[in-house]
Amino acid sequence: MIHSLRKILILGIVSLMVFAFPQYVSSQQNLNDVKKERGLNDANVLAAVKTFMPRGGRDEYLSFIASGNAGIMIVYGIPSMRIYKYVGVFTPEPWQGYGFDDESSLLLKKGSKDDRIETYGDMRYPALSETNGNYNGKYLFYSDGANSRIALLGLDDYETSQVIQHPLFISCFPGVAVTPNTDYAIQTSQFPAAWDIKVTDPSQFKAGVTFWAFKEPKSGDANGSHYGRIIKEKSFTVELPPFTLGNFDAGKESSDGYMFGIASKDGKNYVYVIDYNKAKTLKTIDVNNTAVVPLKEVVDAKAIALIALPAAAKSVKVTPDGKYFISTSDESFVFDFAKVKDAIAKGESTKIDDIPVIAAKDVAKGSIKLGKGVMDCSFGYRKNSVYSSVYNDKKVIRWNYNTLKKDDEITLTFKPGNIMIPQGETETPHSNYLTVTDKEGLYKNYPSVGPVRPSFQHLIDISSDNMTDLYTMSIPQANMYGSVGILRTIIKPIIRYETGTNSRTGEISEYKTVAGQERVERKGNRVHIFGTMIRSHIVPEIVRVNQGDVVTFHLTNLERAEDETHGFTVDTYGKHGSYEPGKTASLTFVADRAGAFPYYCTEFCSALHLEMEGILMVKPKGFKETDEAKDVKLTAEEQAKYKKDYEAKLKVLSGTQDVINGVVKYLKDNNYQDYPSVKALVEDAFAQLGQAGPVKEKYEKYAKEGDYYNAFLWAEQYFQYQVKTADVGLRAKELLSDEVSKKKK
Ligand SMILES: [Cu+2]
Repeated sequence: MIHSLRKILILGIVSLMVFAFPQYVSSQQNLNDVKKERGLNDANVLAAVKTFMPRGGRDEYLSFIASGNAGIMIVYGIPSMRIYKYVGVFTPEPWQGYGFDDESSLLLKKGSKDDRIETYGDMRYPALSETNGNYNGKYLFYSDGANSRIALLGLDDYETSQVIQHPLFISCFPGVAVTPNTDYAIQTSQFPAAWDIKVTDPSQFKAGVTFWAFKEPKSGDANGSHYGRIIKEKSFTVELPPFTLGNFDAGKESSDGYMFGIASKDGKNYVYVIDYNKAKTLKTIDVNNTAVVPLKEVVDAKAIALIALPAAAKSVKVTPDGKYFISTSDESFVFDFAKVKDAIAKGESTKIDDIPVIAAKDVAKGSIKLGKGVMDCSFGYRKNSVYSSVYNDKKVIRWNYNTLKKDDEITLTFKPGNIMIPQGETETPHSNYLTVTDKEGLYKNYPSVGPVRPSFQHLIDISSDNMTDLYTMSIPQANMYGSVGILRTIIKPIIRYETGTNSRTGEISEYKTVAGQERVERKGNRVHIFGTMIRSHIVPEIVRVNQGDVVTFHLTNLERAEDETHGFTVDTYGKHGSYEPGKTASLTFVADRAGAFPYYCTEFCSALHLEMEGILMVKPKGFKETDEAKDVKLTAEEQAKYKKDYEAKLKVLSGTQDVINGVVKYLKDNNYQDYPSVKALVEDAFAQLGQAGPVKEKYEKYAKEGDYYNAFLWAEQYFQYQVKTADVGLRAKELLSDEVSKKKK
């Protein structure tokens, strides 16, 4: 009986294993097995191979997504479609401390109305900085449609470095266009509103286009940084009648100096054209400390015109050669810029709000009927080729804007939204890929994750004459609209900041602290802690403050090693900083709760990561320390124990020094200074040990005095410096031996 029961039990377990873990049963050892098992055909496998990225491989392009109402930027690679980073732009982002540390909080605060920190943003169409009409890989611009702000990101460190509140617009179109040499980042209003926040009379409503002047620092500038800036004082806004404005683009080559956008009013639709080179020379008036070119001035100067469209259009895009601009609508018009220019010069008798209106047929090269629900377009590497997404027809169509003929089309399993071709908005499109959004990720295609669905981004192969849908990636935490893509190699990211850098300004922080200078400064109830972080220590390790003190931790990451980022938080105080190598950032809070609050490194930075900790002691109000607590007397037995510990530690110190000496010999013998990446690591390693001299003096002094308790503590501290040096030194050695063997090959 017992025997057969056991048999049933064993059989039961075996059958459970079979059904619960089928993947362990059939081994998929070769391609044919896998194909059979998963029901894949050759086309599926080919598509998978096209997006597969072997370890160590690099994506050809990087794409930057505007996450819509998530207010953050998402970076992913093409063709692997791997997401690499989320970066806070208009919305705080905790991992990098954006909106949690003082520097980024100040940036957000300065960029918000009435000094409030807007913690939310809606961004849809980003723009990359350009040189001669091609991406230069340095900056990205985003417009916040919800809180009328513009943001600048540096692509050397992928951080937001400027946020500006629009001084006039209450509602901004959530997109930016950049002029061919990034002289201006263009931002427009979206819904008409009064420029004076106190005015509610609709007859006073306006629209406008702002040309934000952008300047790159000259090398050798006082700020000494690579940080370009939007210069508010040199920017100007062109006043428009109360139109609702849509997407827009800047001219290039022959149309350089002009911009084109979608406008509508009273049920009528237009493309508006502004000659901004002329507009910037016109008389301005001051509105809310902003230079405004009044509508009358631009009209009188013939620097503006409208082109009447027969139906609503989503956007307008300038062709790579700059000769045409295309309205994206079911019937897409290709407008000939030369004809538009002539018509503006000639002047039109028809006017809307004093602005001359040109008939579409008078300035169009022609038009093409593409289908129902044309959403967007982008340009390909084939001569005069443009790709349009057609939402209701579930199609992407390739057509020729010169012959106005369709070339190829692909029918999709979803309704396509915004289209992006990497490098497709430049003067020289050359990508083999196209991405298109799918904002209605129907559950018949994807697993359900609740009522709110992620956006999806599809990768379409456009390298051959027939487009193929290769891959679908989900984009969580985003409501996807537009994106921009750039050849990865154009971007030159930094590995580390100069020690003490405030990453939001590019300047050296006044709170920069180097090893040996750690300290606590107090003035009344204002306490500044100047600390450092380096594997595997936060210095200082104990901070004592009084309840109610206003406390700021100013921390500097002293590391120079690649990706040796530390994070910092004080338990229960809700602040977080991210400290990339070299960065200085500050966290301010009121120590309003009494007690002991551990602080620690939040980033997994090495195997000794958990050792990076300390404690904030907040003394309750009215607390008096007793003499007893101050003066701890050790028994003879305890002293003897510490003496033994100290002597043991000395042996460890000498052994570790031998390891370090061995590493040093290897580094010197192999001319480490000839290899910049190795040299940086070596400097990083020994800068710290160089600072440890006073620590050594201390433990020797205490030992001499017979105070083995303190001698041991300081010897332990010295050991921490040694461990760090040995750790980085060994890494440098490994890197050097790689470099040396590479050289031999
Ligand atoms: Cu750490």
